[in-house]
Amino acid sequence: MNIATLPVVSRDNLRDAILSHLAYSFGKTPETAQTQDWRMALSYAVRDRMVEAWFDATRRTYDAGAKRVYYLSMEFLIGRLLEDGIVNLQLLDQARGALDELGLDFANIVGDEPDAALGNGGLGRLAACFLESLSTLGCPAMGYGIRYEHGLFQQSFAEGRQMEAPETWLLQRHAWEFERPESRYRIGFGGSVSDEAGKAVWTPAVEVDAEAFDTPIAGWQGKWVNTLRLWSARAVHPFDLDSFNRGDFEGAAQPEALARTISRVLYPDDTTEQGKELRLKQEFFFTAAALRDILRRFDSEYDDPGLLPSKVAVQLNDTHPAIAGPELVRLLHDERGLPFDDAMGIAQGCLNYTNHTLLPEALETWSEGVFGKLLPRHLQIVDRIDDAHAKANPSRSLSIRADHQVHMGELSFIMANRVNGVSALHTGLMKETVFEELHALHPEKIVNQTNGVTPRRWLLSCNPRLSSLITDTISDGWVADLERLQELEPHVDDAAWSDRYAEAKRANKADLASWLSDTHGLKVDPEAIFDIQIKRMHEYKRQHLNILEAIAHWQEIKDNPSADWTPRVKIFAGKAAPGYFFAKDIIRLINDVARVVNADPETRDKLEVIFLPNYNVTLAERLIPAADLSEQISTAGKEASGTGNMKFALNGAPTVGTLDGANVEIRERVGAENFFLFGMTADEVDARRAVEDHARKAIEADPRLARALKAIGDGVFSANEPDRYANIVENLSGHDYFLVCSDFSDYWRAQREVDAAFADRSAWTRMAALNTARSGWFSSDRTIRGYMADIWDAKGLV
Ligand code: 26W
Repeated sequence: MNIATLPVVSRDNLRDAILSHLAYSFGKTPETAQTQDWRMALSYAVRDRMVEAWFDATRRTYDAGAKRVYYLSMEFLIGRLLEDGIVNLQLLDQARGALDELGLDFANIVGDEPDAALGNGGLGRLAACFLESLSTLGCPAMGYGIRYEHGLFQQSFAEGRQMEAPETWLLQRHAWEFERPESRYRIGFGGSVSDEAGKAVWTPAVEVDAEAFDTPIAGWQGKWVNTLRLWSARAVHPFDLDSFNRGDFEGAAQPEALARTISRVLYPDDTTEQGKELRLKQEFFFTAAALRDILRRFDSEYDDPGLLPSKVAVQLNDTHPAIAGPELVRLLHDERGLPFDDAMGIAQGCLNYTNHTLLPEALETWSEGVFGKLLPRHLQIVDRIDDAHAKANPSRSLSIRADHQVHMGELSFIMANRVNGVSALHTGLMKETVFEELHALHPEKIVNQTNGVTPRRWLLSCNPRLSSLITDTISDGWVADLERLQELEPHVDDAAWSDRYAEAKRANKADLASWLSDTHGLKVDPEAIFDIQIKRMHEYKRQHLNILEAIAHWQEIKDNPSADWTPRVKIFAGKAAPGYFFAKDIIRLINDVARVVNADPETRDKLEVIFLPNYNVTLAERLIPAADLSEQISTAGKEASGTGNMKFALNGAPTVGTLDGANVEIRERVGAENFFLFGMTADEVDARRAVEDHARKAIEADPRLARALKAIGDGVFSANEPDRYANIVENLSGHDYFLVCSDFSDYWRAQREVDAAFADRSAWTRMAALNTARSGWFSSDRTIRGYMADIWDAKGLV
């Protein structure tokens, strides 16, 4: 069947489609329609334009017998989809024109869409960029995750303290998903395993249904559309009629409420593993549903399970879906009767694992008790996997099950065909630290795939001024081939071009300044350096190093107010995990410092500190194009890659940063002279920790640091509660595991170099433009090509 081909989309077609959806999909007239109705109608009109290419992609994948890629991730931090869809389908002019004609404001309609905040941070946003690049490259692929009813909590401040409120994106309606009530799988938990004629039979105690919701993901120019399939938990029997008939109305609704708990809420703890049973339930729930779906699709085309590794590549986004190993073995061995070794070999041929962190507290482990209770058969299979691996590698001293815990990293490594790190430095450290022994046994397994970001969202769409300049200069091929930004390089010394580059940044900063004024009542000087640190709050990311430097800077300005200071606006944003009290203290400290410093008439026009609440993808899209300086200041060896660092560089904000994660590769590419390096290297960090009293020694050696710490301890920023930050001061002057004090002096030096460099505006613009011109390698298209070639053995079909 060939569905009626949609006409080439003109402004008038689009307007008619919007009006038609308004009436027939939402039952509203233009007179009664609210912003949300218009937004939904426009979204449906845009979505319609994806459907044909979506069907076509499926057809072509079947026809080619192509290998499919499945990206399993607990998190997809996709943000808003409407503008992204419009940009990728190249409907921006038509959409603006149509809304104009209807008397509506484009920014207002697009701004009505809630962020789909189905992720915590880097790992989830990476998954979203990857989906877009997979579609752009025409790689047959599907993302699998959880349709959380509540995404990452909403953050606000009360007297500087973080407050959390539930996020409720689905209350505002989700325009992009197609519910698939027919795609349901029954997922079991608990129960027991019996032996029936030598065959293990698992009889779960509890079952829920996983129901699919599909979101089309269009690549650049809409030539290919893949699917993000998110699972929602439903009760097998949604309503208990017996309870109801007995008059127990609450009890009657219990099964549905209990089942839905599984997909109710995203865990907000990135980097601290909690070991909670519900989290393991979530992990098994979506992984098991995905694998059943993958096998059903495979069975519809092939009848030899031995072909699985040549037709299916599964990527495990960190260890969160690591249960895929034992579950796939169970499906092939227990349910389909393949010999155990064959089942394990096939699973190993399909699965691959990406590690996103080396922080010990983030490496997932489950107690045998919790694991065995929830997944008794899987615990047996884990042991058989461990035995099989130990038999093949008798020198191995560790095991997946050690100290009564199931180690998901080890399990993932053993069950994977390829294991990858997310930057060159991180991959090297994986080989030397957490996976040292396994790497020695399987030296071919670990490969590097340095992260990337999609240039459609993170340049074309979020920074239209810079995008137009680039397209005017080198035409629009860069959007699909970001390395072509190199062609800008000959222009950086052309004064007229450079003025246009500076003008784009100036206008972006002016936009941000008026937004800050309109929405937060904040007045900022658009001529100042916009110095931005936006990311999750964590000690290793060292937002406290940044605020300490701001305090010292403020004190120094007060010492010498008439000196020629380069004005600076320091902007922070980021959420702390609700149970991470130290990180919450850092937020409060930054807010307290902001209150005091911003009220100081002596320094007001030289230094301002701002902490914006509720950091999310949309806020990042607003801030990054207006940034002059990108803060990437983690303790070396701790940030696996970073991806915000790439977005800033691409948008012409040079980095002040350590040699950590992908900063190393950014500096290599943009040039050391266009990057403000400071701090210890990963090796020096290890050596420094061994120095007795390292923090105290650093403080004694740097009077500025000593004075800044003293001000905090004396209650300069918390006059009514002087010991409010005793904990921070004590930590920094004592244990200081993240070496804030030891890196302070060099950070101060680098910041003063920033001041001096910014004072020479044309030199600064040149540096910013070189950052843009030399960041093309950080496209997620390049990353995905790397996965396709080195990990998946998959081909694009466009
Ligand atoms: C078990 C709880 C938990 C949840 C999430 C532990 C760890 C995580 C993630 C691994 C945290 C994360 O987002 N890591 C980030 O991944 C990005 C994409 O690769 C990297 O750029 C960041 O450096 C890394 O911190």
